Amino acid sequence: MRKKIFGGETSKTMKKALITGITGQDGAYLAKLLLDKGYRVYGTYRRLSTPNFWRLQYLDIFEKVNLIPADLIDTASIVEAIEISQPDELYHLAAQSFVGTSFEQPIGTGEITGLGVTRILEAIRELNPKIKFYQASSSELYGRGNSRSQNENTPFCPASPYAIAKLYGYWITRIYRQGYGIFACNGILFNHESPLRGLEFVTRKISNSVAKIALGLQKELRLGNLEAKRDWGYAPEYVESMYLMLQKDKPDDYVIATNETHSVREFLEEAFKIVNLNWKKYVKVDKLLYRPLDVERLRGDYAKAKKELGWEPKVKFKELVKIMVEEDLNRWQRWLKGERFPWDAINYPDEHKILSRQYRLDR
Ligand code: NAP
Ligand code: F7E
Repeated sequence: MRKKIFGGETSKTMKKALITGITGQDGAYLAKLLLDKGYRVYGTYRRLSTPNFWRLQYLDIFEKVNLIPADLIDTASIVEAIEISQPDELYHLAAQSFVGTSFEQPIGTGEITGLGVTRILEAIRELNPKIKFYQASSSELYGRGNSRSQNENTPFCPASPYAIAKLYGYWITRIYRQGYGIFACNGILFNHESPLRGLEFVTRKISNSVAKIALGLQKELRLGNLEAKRDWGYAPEYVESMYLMLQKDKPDDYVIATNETHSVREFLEEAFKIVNLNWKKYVKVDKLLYRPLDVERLRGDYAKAKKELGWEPKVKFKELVKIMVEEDLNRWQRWLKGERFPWDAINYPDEHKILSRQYRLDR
């Protein structure tokens, strides 16, 4: 049995948070939010051959966070991260988070996105069961169910290796809450986007391509299923809900969404409108970009979060598209003028260079 740690020595008043996946979209925004609230912030990152701290640099918080190397498949590194940081609150955001990749890497996704949750909960149970725990659950849990909108009582119907791994994470979180009395919450977050979104996700793929097309740097945009509908919100607002959940007296699960649904096609129309171009001239549907199984329509009912957390979204669909397209346009213009800054777009390969399982099935 390992020695238990209770509280920390560094400061009796300053709250400490450990964020797994601090290099990701939500990790970076949450780190900023917690720093602004006076927390000491620790974050785990993966050792990579090239460092990946651009989001923390972009938000100008890289110097303010404490970094700890850890990997979700390595229990010892998770234990180490908790022992070093001795957090009051642990926000578990790290995951293989791309649904498309989960079809290519179903086993890895299960290990990381699913079992990774238990590795953390077990470490909490052993080291300090008083740590409050946030699990990044997802609207993908609802998958191909047929309800018009989804709330905390809607049945789950996962439709990808990612979704089933998240379903496991959702239930293990509840089991540790009920079985061991750990303060563990599931935030069932619907899609949330921002200029810090990874470029493989459809919204940022569109905003980045629209900016490049408008500046004559790209000729066409290839996409898969344009009819898929999502409830898209603004990431900086969504991370606030994570914090609010851990400030409650009792742990619970909450849907975080906008209660609106829009198709990929609508996102395209709106994005091209901003640069005064007709999307139909530039977009090609490519069947290689279709998933083996897709989620058709999601719309989240966040009434419980509004009532119990006082949380509600402010940025809605059109404003979100505008924020993303304008920021990508601005980045490419700065880049063309010779300015250099932390940024992901220049490091991404063209999608046609990536040979996936879909590519083989097509031949
Ligand atoms: P993201 O940008 O893809 O970030 C994922 C983070 O996980 C990155 O820091 C990544 O590190 C880290 N990571 C991946 N594999 C890891 C491993 N084996 N060990 C340790 N760290 C690992 O995702 P996000 O959009 O911020 O989402 C945060 C969480 O919310 C994820 O769990 C996601 O599944 C979930 N979620 C997201 C949404 C959404 O719409 N954004 C909605 C619902 C739920 P690298 O930087 O090194 O890759
Ligand atoms: O796809 C369609 C695609 O990859 C949205 C993750 O954060 O949110 C995210 O998962 C829709 C799908 O996000 C392309 O088929 C069409 O129907 O942006 P996405 P996602 O799969 O909804 C949930 C809540 C999470 O939890 C996940 O971590 O867009 N689509 N054409 C395309 N999608 C992509 N990526 N690329 C296309 O070319």
